[in-house]
Amino acid sequence: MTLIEEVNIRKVLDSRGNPTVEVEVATAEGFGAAMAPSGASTGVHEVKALPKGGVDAGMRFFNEKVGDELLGMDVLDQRLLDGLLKSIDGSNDFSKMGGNVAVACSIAFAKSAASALAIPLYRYIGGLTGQAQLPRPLGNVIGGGRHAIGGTDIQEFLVMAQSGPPSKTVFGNALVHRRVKEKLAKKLPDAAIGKGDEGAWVAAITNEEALDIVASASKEISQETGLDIRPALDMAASEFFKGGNYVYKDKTISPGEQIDYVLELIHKYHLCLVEDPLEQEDFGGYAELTSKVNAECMIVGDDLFVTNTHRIKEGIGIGACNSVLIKPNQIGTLTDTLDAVEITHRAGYRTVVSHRSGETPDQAIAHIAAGVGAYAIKTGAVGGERIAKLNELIRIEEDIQGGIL
Ligand code: 2PG
Ligand code: MG
Repeated sequence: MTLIEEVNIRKVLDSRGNPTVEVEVATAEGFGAAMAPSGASTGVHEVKALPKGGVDAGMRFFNEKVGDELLGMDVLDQRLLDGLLKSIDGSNDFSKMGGNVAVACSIAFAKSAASALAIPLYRYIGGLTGQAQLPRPLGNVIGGGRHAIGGTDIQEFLVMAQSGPPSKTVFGNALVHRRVKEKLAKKLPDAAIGKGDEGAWVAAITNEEALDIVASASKEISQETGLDIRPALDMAASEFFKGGNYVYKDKTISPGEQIDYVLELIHKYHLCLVEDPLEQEDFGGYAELTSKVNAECMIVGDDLFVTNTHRIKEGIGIGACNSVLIKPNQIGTLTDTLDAVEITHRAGYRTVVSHRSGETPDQAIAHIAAGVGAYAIKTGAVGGERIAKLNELIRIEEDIQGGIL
């Protein structure tokens, strides 16, 4: 039987040392538990991660208003259950329950259903319909912005192998991460080099110096491994968009100049992907930039789209971006996440399923990425809460047998 017999919520730690929630859902035949991550550079249009009063208030809401309503419902009715979460919350941004409580519930339903059916979560999400495909891991190797004070203004310098199964590409990214550290140590022999929230290196260098290092490390590791590893960026540009301009440590430039600057970086460093190069309301600027790069580089909207089907449709309508970042906790339910993926793929855009900067060892996004056939998964290069997903991809690869090659 797949009717919910028991639910439970508890407070657990995330990777930044903040409290977050874990939700458990049990049926007679199955069990699922899911933990919620949280962001630091959040988009203004995301659902509210937590209600006023924080994690404790979210847990209180769950215990008083949600738990009992779920008992007796069927975990196979994902859409119905997710709709119920929304109607119990009653707001349009999960501000009563908290998107993080909602997403932990929603993913726990799916895990519980997969467990009852005795199939891996990725197959439950999409593998049975033939959508399953292994995503390319996109890993952060140098970090700055809101994730690492004292580092670059650009939030993430990433790398991605263009093809190959996770059992190879995961190691390729980790090798670049290590080579980057060696290059930083050589460049700054007396400086302390630390790690940011996502396990990427943090150093007092300029954006271009970081790109030079990541590009040369990628080239070397590509030659050594035979993988084609290319650099990428998450600029998280809304974080330094002030008073109508993009304010870097060493320059302030207009929106038009920002587009030219991004194009220059794409060409100079042969970037395979740039996320959030413009601020989160500039749909028109995104359309202009995307038309100038064609398909040579993925232009990914994160804060622009916030995994929200309305915003994704608005972007698709005018050709803003050619790819969408997918973060389940930005929208609060698995159903809305899968709807966002469907709209994106139907329009010929690519999806990149993503972690948050504050993470837990929950592995669900590896299953979501593989289950929906996402082009890539952004989930760091190293670090316990990041390798939880990367190693799961290796297991999924074994399960699929064959991979993307
Ligand atoms: C992003 C994410 C993850 P955060 O901007 O893409 O890298 O950061 O979770 O802080 O929003
Ligand atoms: Mg981002």
